[in-house]
Amino acid sequence: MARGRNVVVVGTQWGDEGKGKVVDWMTDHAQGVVRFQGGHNAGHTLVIKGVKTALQLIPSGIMRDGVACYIGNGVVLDPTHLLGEIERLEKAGVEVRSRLYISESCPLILPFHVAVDKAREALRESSGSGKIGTTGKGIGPAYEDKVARRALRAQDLKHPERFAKKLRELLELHNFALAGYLHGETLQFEPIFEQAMKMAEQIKPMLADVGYMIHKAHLAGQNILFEGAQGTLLDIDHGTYPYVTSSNCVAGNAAAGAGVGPQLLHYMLGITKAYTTRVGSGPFPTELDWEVPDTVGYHLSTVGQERGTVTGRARRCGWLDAAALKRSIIINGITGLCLTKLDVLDGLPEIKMCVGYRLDGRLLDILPLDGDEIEACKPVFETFPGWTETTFGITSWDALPANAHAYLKRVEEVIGAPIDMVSTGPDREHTIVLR
Ligand code: 2SA
Ligand code: MG
Repeated sequence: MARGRNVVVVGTQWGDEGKGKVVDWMTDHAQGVVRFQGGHNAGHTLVIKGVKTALQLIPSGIMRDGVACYIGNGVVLDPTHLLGEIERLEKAGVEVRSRLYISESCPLILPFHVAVDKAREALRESSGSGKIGTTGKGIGPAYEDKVARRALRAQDLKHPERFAKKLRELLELHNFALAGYLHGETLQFEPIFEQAMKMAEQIKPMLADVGYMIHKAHLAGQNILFEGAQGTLLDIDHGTYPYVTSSNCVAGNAAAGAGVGPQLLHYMLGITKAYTTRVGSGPFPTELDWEVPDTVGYHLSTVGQERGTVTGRARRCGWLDAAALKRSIIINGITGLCLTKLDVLDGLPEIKMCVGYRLDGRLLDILPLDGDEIEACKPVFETFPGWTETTFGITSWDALPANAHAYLKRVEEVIGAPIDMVSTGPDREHTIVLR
């Protein structure tokens, strides 16, 4: 990364593409790392010198000494979770509080958001409309309050009276729903308020004018990394609605969600797994029978260790969907891709890639926008010979098998973007850099 050049890292599929590793790896060249959307529904597993660390809310840059970490206004912040995550990191010897900056404008996730999230999922299930499969962290309800202009924000923690007034009103509203059509348990004002005020003492020193800080860091020639969470196909506008998360996960939101101008976004790095996974419900055209032993899907699930970092849920697995990827490339304005977990394909006799779909007798070259249409799509596959060699840990392009070269070249062709990096294992060092 040249001086003063900033990178936005986004997931191009349904999350869990391996963004955490790439962001962490890139922090070698960055002085600041920013989260701009989502909350602790994200789960980034980092492996550093063989030791696994899971981060959910705190930017991955925290694992590097001296890197400033910012939580932008686009993030929904659960104060209880935040302090827990900080404590876990501190126990592991990571200094957090002196270099974590939290936007004052972050909407807060409070206990009733979690209650509403869970009650709504239960209702969707019992009424037959089907669960979204949320992480149950209160993400959706917290964003709803933000958009409805009634959210408690991090800055309210500095003003107990204001906090109490807003909390009373908000709690009344959610309790009304919980006691009524949501068939949930209502919550009490006092414990929520007292707990919040206690946590406020710890959080206040970390509150900051994050957008302005990043602006100044940029003027000083620093490199900033914008760390996306979830993935483009989970984006509230562009994903497989309604089976999506409640924020914009696309690169364009890095500016709004961090509080900076779009001219600060220089390079859009898309992270793509060499196959596809998804947790939660919703359409998935290239899904395989991943629960059946001795199948390709089972291979991807087990060799790829496809389980959610946050909830431990098994991820659904399937072939790479290049026609869906193409949509992501366009929306994000992807400059270059990092293809991850290539080594998971090692040993498969043949490899398939979806390059389009058949829908009602038509041939489509890109993922449609309507969820029901996506559900009805029949993928059109191209088939490639696999390779028997291990690619695990390989660090140069030339060392990859010829069949892997052919597969990667075809991915580039179909999606219309270059692969700039290939990740061949979980460790920082297991990376091929092409540009
Ligand atoms: P929510 O909780 O409202 O954001 O859920 C809505 C949908 O968004 C999906 N979602 C995710 N998909 C993949 N990874 C996510 N983070 C964790 C991880 C997930 C985990 O990185 O491993 O541990 O299970 C994530 N967060 C949200 C979710 O599955 C719903 O489909
Ligand atoms: Mg994840």
